[in-house]
Amino acid sequence: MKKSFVFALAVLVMLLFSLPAAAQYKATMKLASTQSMDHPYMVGAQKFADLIKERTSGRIEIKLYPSNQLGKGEREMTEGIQQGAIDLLVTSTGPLGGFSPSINILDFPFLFRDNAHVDRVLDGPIGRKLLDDFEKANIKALSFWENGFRHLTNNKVSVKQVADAKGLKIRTMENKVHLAAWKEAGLNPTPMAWGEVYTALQQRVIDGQENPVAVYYASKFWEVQKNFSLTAHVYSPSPFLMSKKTFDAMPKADQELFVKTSYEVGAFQRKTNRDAEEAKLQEIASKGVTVVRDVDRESFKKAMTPVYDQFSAQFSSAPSSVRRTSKPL
Ligand code: EAX
Repeated sequence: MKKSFVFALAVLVMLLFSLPAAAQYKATMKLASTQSMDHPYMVGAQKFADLIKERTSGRIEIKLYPSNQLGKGEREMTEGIQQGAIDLLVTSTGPLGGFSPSINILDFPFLFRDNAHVDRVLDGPIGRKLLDDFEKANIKALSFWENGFRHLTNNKVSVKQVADAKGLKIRTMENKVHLAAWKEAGLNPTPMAWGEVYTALQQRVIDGQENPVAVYYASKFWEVQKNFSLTAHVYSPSPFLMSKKTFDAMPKADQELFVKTSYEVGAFQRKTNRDAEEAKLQEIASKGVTVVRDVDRESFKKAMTPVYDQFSAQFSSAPSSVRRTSKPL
């Protein structure tokens, strides 16, 4: 080997190692969700991918896998996050209590008064603590995005108060608090992965389901669910999860960028979701769906709140701290 060549090589190697770590790190990541590109999850995901690409000058590329492409539901995809098969996931809290038990405290019905209450709790110290608890499950939870307040839909009866819904066979998420709340309310709930819901509704294996306006809209549920009641019985937060393996492999500067950008996109994503809700609802009604707006929410609240006592031993300190902060904040 010529001396000048060896010298040039040595200079190159030195240059490479003198660059800051973040300038050397390159990755292509997979981001998944149950929802299609029309749902605010994926609108947020697209924004996140664009911002990260721009802010890392193309070093980190995020590929989007919407509509259950990487698993039949949120439990399976969260397992993918744990194993590192999926890098990023926007998910509801549906199955997450099985991974990080404290997150279940957000699944209690009628816990949040309104969106402002949601934002203050989830973007504050309680939210951060619940996200950090995921580390024990080998998951890095970046920040909260949202699915929205959930509403009951079915194909049998127009529901105005809880008594109207008695005996309805509905799909719930794989979530013990939701399941218990619907049992208390006198319905017949059955847990099911998201990927099976449309067919089960179509084949009338179940009468109904509950989800926010955005999910019903993106999934064209007007084809199979003619009654929509604005029950807003529970708020559905969406932790934006990352594989801890992938997170830990990134240089510190990129880790900070991911957390910061995730909070930023969370605010954008919630606003997008909330701003579009009324127009979506009107379009749903225009498809011939009976939309009940003046639901007797008190009747649902009264029927469901015994679940607080049912789980109080398990969440003895957590729910009370949420209740305490809901006043002064
Ligand atoms: O996160 O499974 C569900 O009902 C969820 O709300 C949906 O997948 C979006």
